[in-house]
Amino acid sequence: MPSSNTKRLKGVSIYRPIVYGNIAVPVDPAERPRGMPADHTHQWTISVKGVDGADITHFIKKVQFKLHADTYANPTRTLEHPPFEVSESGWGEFEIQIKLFFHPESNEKPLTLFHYLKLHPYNGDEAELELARQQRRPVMSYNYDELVFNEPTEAMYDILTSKGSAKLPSKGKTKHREEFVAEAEAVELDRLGAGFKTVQEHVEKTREKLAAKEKEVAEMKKRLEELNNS
Ligand code: SLL
Repeated sequence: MPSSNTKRLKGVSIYRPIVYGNIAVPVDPAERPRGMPADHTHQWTISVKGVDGADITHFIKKVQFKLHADTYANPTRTLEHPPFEVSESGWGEFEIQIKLFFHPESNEKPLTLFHYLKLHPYNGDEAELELARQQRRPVMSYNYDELVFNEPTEAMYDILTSKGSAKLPSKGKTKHREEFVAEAEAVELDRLGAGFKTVQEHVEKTREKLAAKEKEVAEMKKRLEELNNS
């Protein structure tokens, strides 16, 4: 039973990263999928995901994509389960409205994002763009964003910090941290070891020089005494 605690945590701010955007693949006329309208030039997929496939379902309940209403049948596409994505084909670029709905216990209003569907290569100089077009390279346009929950409800805070892969430092992370610390220490010891050796060498050389000077002084004293006695 989910907690119904809607008390908000004052001064607390917690964020979770997401990635949203599209991939578009030009249609090869020789391999046009059956049933695809003749004027469609691309197949594309728009999606909302966690970073590196991290689960986002514990805080995102559903995602609604609004496609170009004048040209797409049923432009509002609602996904209640992952993957939160829509795959389509078409001929033109347009802005897609993405509405994220959070779980009710979060007491968060839906959040609206916008993504401009990219079908055509847009990275590089004209020669690179032309090459990408000729080779029918897939086009990708993704945004990284952080959903910030300011003063989350206690229930939402519990959900965000106890579920998913982006939780508070876990055993796994501690282990990596320990490995990192051990490695850093080893490097530092090596460095200290090398430094110690250099200092020892300096001390040794200085000692030799000192011994030579002492010998010189002793000889001079001896000669001085000899002169005094003569
Ligand atoms: C443009 N303003 O003219 C934009 C609109 C709409 C793209 C692009 C629909 C495909 C279909 C489609 O590709 N719409 O006929 O189902 O570039």
